[in-house]
Amino acid sequence: MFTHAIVRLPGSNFADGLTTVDFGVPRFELVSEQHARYCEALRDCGLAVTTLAADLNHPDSTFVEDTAVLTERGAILLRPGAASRVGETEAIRETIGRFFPALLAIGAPGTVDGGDICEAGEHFFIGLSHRTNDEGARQLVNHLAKLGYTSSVVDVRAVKSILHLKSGISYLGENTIVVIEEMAHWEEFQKYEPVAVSMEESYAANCVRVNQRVLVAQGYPRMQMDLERRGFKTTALDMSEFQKMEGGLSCLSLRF
Ligand code: CIR
Repeated sequence: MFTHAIVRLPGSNFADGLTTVDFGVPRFELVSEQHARYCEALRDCGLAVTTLAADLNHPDSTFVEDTAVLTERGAILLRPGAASRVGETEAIRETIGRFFPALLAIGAPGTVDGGDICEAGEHFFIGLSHRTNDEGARQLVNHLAKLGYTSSVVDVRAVKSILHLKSGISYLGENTIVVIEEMAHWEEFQKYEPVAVSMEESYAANCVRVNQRVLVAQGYPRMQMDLERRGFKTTALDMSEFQKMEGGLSCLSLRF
């Protein structure tokens, strides 16, 4: 059960962030509007939302998920893999420290983006990606073990369509994992009930269970219907402007 979330307002230079996709330039007004709806949805799920001011030094900093992993047993500060994003951790440290007094941290030369960490109950999947390196994953495995969690490393570097592990999978609880077709047959995921996401709807694989609801990206009806049929209550949110910067629903908040 989550009670809190931390979010950061997008800055007016949001469009200067990193992206490798070609879906056009985000419109700031719409970015702000979509972000506000996202925060509203978190509140509707019963969360108290701490909203940080926009950070113009870091255009990608609205994607707060990449700076930390927050668990019921403690928090780990991360070290994002893109040079332009490393400073985001320092900028959020004090806020996280207010809720989690004892912080573990990933140190150089390790890098880990939160988008590569998928919590599945007592187990964590850690994606090795172009952002999360071997050393970062190694440190994270150790930190999670100290907190009493098991973890395993999944190499996603060959999956060209995704930036992070969680661009391709989401764990929803009830032993259910949402997974893109390309990864659905992977050994690691076979013990879960799969919700396979077709190639055309692959962006929808990044969804978030928040208490009784699952937040899903708007415009992916097959996947949304599939979840509803399985008994999940969904809330669809327009993510068009974040998608332009390769961000998804999970990246926009730290939930705990
Ligand atoms: C980046 O490339 O770092 C940002 N434009 C998008 C980060 C998305 N974060 C996430 O999926 N956890």
